[in-house]
Amino acid sequence: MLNYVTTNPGKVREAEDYLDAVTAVDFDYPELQSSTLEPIGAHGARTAYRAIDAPVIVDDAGLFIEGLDGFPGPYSSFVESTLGVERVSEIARRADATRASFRCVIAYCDGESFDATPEPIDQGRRGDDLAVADRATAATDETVDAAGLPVKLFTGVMPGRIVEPRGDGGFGYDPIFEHDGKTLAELETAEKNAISHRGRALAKFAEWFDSR
Ligand code: ITT
Repeated sequence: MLNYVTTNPGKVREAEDYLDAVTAVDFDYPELQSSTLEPIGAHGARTAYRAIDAPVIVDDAGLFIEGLDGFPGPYSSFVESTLGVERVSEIARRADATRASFRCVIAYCDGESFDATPEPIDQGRRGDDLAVADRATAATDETVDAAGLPVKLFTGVMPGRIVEPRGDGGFGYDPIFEHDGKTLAELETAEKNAISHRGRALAKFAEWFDSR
């Protein structure tokens, strides 16, 4: 049984399309501060694995607005609950900085070590999948994790642009993120998964996990 550590039911709904035996675990761990998602996810997976003592995945995601230097990025959750997504949309549109991307990092930890990184499914870039020995340990504060529990990371990216809010589906920033003429809140879960940052990361993870 795989434990999907998240406080966000929207993520779990999307993950269920890819993973049969997944249990949502509401474990709110303190997040590492970092300008990128990978070390945050890796740290979260190690922390959750130690607390639960069973295989875990942690999903760390964020909205990166290009013309605003990647804002809100790793602070997307804080910004959603403080400014709110409508204000983020206004700020981006007023600044004429609407090009953006969503990123998702799935971090897996089961206390064991891993073989070679598999070929990513969609992007053809080996660097998208990172074994802890390659990068995550280096990117994570060694004093936080001197033991260096192995973590495997799978990333997904989706380009798009920031628009006025539209649609009732999805969650978080979905109503203000448009891809191919529709906001993510105007798509069914399966349609969003087929193109989304999380869908891409989950597809890579599911393929690797099946063969593990
Ligand atoms: P957990 O950390 O407990 O998993 P969270 O919602 O805080 O839940 P993140 O830190 O990964 O998860 O999310 C950062 C923010 O980005 C948060 O405000 C989410 O609502 C939003 N977000 C994440 N994935 C999203 C998606 O697919 N569509 C829209 N917004 C998303």
